[in-house]
Formats: sequence, C-alpha cells, structure tokens
Amino acid sequence: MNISHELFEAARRRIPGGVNSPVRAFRGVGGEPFFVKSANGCRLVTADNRELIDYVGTWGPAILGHAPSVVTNAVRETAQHGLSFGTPNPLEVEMAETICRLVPSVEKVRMVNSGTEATMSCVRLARGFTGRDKIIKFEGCYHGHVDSLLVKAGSGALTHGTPDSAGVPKALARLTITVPFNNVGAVRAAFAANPGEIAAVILEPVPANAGLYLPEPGFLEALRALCSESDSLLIFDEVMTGFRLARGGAQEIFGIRPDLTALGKVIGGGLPVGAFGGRAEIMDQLSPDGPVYQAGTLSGNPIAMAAGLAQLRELERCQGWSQLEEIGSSFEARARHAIRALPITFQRIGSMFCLYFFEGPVRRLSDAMKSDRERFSKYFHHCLDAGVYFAPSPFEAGFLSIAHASDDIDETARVMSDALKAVF
Ligand code: KE4
Repeated sequence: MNISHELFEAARRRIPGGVNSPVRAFRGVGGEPFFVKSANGCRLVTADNRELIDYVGTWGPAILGHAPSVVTNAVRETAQHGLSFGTPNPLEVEMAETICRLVPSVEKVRMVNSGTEATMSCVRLARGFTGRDKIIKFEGCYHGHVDSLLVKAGSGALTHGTPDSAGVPKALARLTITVPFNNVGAVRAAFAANPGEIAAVILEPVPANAGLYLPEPGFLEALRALCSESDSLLIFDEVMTGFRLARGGAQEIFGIRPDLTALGKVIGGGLPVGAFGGRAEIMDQLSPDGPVYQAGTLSGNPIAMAAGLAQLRELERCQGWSQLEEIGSSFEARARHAIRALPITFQRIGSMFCLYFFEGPVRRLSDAMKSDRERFSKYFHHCLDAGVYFAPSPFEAGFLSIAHASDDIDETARVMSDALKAVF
C-alpha cells in the first residue's frame, strides 16, 4: 500500500495538479510527489513512514531545521492569547524594529503574507513613487506569481514550460522589460531605449530560481549606478536570500544599498509571512499616509510574528550565519569530491547550492538551460530512493540548515556518489 499515491489520487480530484504549488508536483523530474506527515531537524517523514534527509527546507524557511523548539514553543505560547486580532499588536512592532536593525537599507517596513505580496507591493510602490510604469527584470529570476513579474520567470514557471504565464494581459507584460543577468550592457541599453520611463529594476541579487548563480564582480554596483542616474528604484528580491546568506542578506555581503527590499521565508519561521521595506520617503507613499494602496487581513498576525522573531533571535544567539557557512563549506567539499571529473557544475553561496549537469560556467539562465534535465531527473530519483531529497527540479536551489549535522552530510555524500555513478 502506498499512502502517498492514494493521497495524490485524492488530491488530484480536488486540487489542480494535486498540489497547492506547482513545483511540488514533480513535473520537473517525473514520477509522483511523496506526502509528508511530519518533519524535524533536517529530516522529513513521509506518509509511508520513509525518513528523508531534506535539502529543500520548505524552500527556505527551515533555516534552523524543521520544527525547531524555539519556534514551536513561541507559536504554542502566543496562540494561547489569540490567533489574529486585525488590530496592531506589539509583536509586529518588534518585528519591524528587528528587520530595520538587521537590514540597514530598510528604514520602514510593512508585513505581508507571502513573497509574492512583497514583490508585488514593491513594484506598485515603485510605480507610485516614480510615476513611471516600466520595470526591468532578469530572465530566469522568479519573484512570485505577480502578473508584472511572470515574464520569462524562473522556478516553477520555467520548469512547467510557461515562463510567460497565460492570463497576464499583453498590455501589462509589455511594461516589463527582461534582460539577461550579468549583462550590464543589456541593462544600459534598456534604460537608453526607455529614457525616463523605468520605475524600477528588480532582481534576485543571487538568482536561485534557475538553479543558483552569482552576480559577477561589478554587476550589482552597475545596477545601483544605472538606477541612481535614472531616478529609478533598485529593488532586491531577498525573499530567499534575506536573513539566510548573512544577517543582512545578500545586500550585506555585496555591500549594495537597494531602495526597496522584498523579504519572506526565514522571517516567518515556517508560517506564511512576507515583508517589504526600504527608504522611508518611499515607504511613506503607502496608505494610509500616501496614495499607494496596499493591505492584508493577516499581515503582521501575532502567530507568524512570534514564529519569525523566535527564528531570528535564535539565528543571532547561535551565530547561525557562521555555522551555516561552516556547514555549507563542508557540504561543498563532499559534493566536489563526488562530482570530480564529471561534467557537472557545483555552485554555492552560504547555505544555498545547486548542481548543474553541464560543465559550465553558469552565469545566467541561458547557461542554466544547458543542464542535462534527463540525467538530473535520474540522479534526483536515485538520491530520493536512497533517502536524500533534493529540490524536484533542475531549476531550483538546495538549502542547508543548522540541523544538517556531519553524519547527515556524510550519508548524503555517499548517496550522491552512488547516484552519479548510476547516471554516468
Ligand atoms: P511566495 O509567494 O511563494 O511566498 O514567494 C515568492 C518568491 C519571491 N521571490 C523569490 C526570490 C522566491 O524564490 C519566491 C518563491 N520561491 C519558490 C522556490 N523557488 C517557492 C516554492 C513554490 O513556488 O512552491
């Protein structure tokens, strides 16, 4: 009896594709998804009682591992006093102060309930603040399912073959200019072709929705300069990198001060949360002070705030970011040993990594698309059958957590070596 299969059959009758988010459907790797009934530390337990070492970490939030007691205790304690009030509550003030302390470019911040809401609000705010309509994004970057940003998008949009989603009006898509990542000339040309019309440039400072690749030296600085010269806003989508790559996210590592930042995942501790923030003069354009409307019933709700604050406090207490670098470096050493002499590119920054089945280099989406998907799928399933769960798509990143111990990484390295022997 395969309980996951039974559940998937039932799910497909009532949920489109049997999933509440497309990438979970395993269409990028074939086969059927497994269902999880519990998770703790770096391991998942499936509905069929299989234990898996997890390198997805619910796509980023599980930075301390799953169900860390500091977070579950905070949720349990807070829930005793109510679940949602629809009024201001003390925890959202503490969250706002914490985000502004950790991310200095964020002078004011508003909580929302997903990364999509965060990036959508950044785009609307940029358009409201500048009075301009056009935005520049990068091929392969994924910013959630925002109409304006589902243009040549990454992640599931890329895996499922519709980087330009149906349902997005052409009139709207035409306001989004997409250019290749790590190509300053293309960005400069886009600005020159649209003088005085660009509201913002939005990017993942470390794109992790087409695998994982890094900004080349000077690229982010060039974007900062081009935006400043044109009075356009620079928006960093740090929904995945925020509070993961460093206390202050990618912008701390690369020393760039964006005008707006989208955040999420880690600051929810596993509960639905997003946030967007930046220069006070921009954020003050938001209702009720300004003309740009944005709202949310559950924004800043006490349970999500308690979970996120507990996670952030613990990361600071245990010097989580230096631990994550040690774990990431150890994982990289084992991974590089496993892939030696094979046409595979391994890329990592901090606790985020990716394997491309292509000898590389991988600097942008067009390179990532050269990854051998069929071989990746066989590798993915070989690892899964051996108890190691990597992201079910060649166009996603892997995530390490504080909970990945050396024994887990040793076991993973053995599984990776066996899987690579099997597919090459
Ligand atoms: P959500 O709306 O899914 O919370 O966040 C959207 C988002 C925004 N920006 C970045 C950089 C993101 O990576 C995401 C969402 N990440 C994907 C994983 N690649 C979520 C997984 C999924 O879609 O189920």
